[in-house]
Amino acid sequence: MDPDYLPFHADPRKPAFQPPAGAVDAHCHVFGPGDVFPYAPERKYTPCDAPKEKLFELRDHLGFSRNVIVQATCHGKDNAALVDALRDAGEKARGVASIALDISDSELQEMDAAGVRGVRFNFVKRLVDATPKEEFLRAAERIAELGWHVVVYFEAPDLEELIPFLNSLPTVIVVDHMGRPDVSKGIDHPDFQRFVKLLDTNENVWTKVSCPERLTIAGPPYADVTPFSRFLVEKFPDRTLWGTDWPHPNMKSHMPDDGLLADLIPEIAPTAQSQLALLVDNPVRLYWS
Ligand code: 0GY
Repeated sequence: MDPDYLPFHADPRKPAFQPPAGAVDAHCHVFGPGDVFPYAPERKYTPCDAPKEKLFELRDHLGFSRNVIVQATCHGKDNAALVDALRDAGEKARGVASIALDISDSELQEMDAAGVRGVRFNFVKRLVDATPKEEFLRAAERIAELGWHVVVYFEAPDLEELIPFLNSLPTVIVVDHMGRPDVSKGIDHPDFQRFVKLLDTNENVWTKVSCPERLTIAGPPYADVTPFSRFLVEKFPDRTLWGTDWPHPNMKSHMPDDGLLADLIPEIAPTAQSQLALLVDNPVRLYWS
């Protein structure tokens, strides 16, 4: 692993919050192990191994039932570790892959059978070299035929330029980590309101109220991020998802305690009904139906 890479929390606390039956951690990753599933040559970071067994252990420890495992850039477009984890988990996991345009129909079918239900388009410059939007659009058209959707990862300053592209996609679009707002600017700032307007005007757009540990300036327990997550859950109760982002790649300031992250859910979704939508009904609609 990179010399400055922080490994995941070794001993997360047992959360006081008890998720509803069937709850889904809708954003997490598996990394390696590197000697079985080598990291991609084009990767921008080398993580600490975070194998499927550790992820499944965390799922059970947090009281969750299922995972949506998202292909991370350190594995490039080689989805082998993801597919292996999905096959092992069976109905307890679904996946989001990264694909190259020359992927065959049979490879897509194989991934579908393993539980892949989406592809991820990454626009974060520190993580990937740019892919032309036309390529992403063609990929989206292919996966739309399978009933899959698109997950996008970008940072707030890039949203304005991306809006026409996002509006041209033929599938559901799930935006990672609330579009990565600058929380110091507050919810009313035009940058965050641009993101809210995108959800308001395009019913295909969903978002994950995840990663307070990445967005915070104040640090744990991330009180400066909670208003953003709560606002989105309240305004878009049918189009929000929650995830740990375990094993939290590229965290520099600190490593979050996943138990604390789970304990923040009642602040984001204060009622049993909103928790059920966020943790069960919404992810099930997108990944299990
Ligand atoms: C995340 C966030 C990050 C990394 C990746 O694919 C990735 O490598 O998504 C990040 O560094 O912000 O969602 O895990």
